[in-house]
Amino acid sequence: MEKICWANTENFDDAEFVIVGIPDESESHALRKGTEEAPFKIRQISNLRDSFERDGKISLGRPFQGSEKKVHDIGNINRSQIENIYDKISASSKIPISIGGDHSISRQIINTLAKRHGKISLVYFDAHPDFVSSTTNYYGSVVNDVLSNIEIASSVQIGIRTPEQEELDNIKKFNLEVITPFDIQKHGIKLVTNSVLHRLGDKVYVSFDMDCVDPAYAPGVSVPVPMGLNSTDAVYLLKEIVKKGIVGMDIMEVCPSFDVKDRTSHLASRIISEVLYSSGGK
Ligand SMILES: [Mn+2]
Repeated sequence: MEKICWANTENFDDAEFVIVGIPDESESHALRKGTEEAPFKIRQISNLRDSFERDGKISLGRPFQGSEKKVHDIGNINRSQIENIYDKISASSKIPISIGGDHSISRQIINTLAKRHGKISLVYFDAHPDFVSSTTNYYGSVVNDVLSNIEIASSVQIGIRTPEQEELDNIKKFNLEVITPFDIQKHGIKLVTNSVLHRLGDKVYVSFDMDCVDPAYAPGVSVPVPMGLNSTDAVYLLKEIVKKGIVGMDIMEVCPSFDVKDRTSHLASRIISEVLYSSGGK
């Protein structure tokens, strides 16, 4: 298995960041199948397009080898290993960057991280609220399934544009902050970013469903919805959140078999690099 191109330590204990692939889509109900290929594909694209070699050193135009930020790619794991692995990651205060798989995986990650961190401030990038409560433990009920482990007042959903009535009812009932693509058009990305940063608590987890982004930039997702975020706005906002500090992040729902010339995997790879480079205010 090819490692993500920014992995620069073989030693788990040395790492500040841990890349984890979870190639599982068993809880997806989407018509499009294939998110289980994303961890492999995104790593492959990182090595093909986001890195080049000069004098034996891998770079993204900025030096990374020898950087104080150590990245370990743990490889791929099964759904049943999530609790053990993320207990280990959070016990040593490392930051997991997870690659799915279907979005239900985030439920297991968040619920595991909350055991150590307490209530999580959740930033949920998605076209869909994933806030169904009549069905649980699938990719449309993530927010409901983590409700007891997040602090709603410091959580936010970004990119939402296709809620079901049940989800709208739950958003209203729990008073969850939602930012739609039209909100960004209306107020501008800077103002929206400031309001998000102002809202967040100390233990921030970012769940990034790639379908938050417009299908023009990210066609290879399992449930595409028109009129999404543009990729630059989404990543600008993400970087500002990461600079403030996160306890973990995931990138889910990339579906390589429906992609156009690997565009979506390339964006996912680029997002991972932007997160690595932005952490700690750098
Ligand atoms: Mn989702």
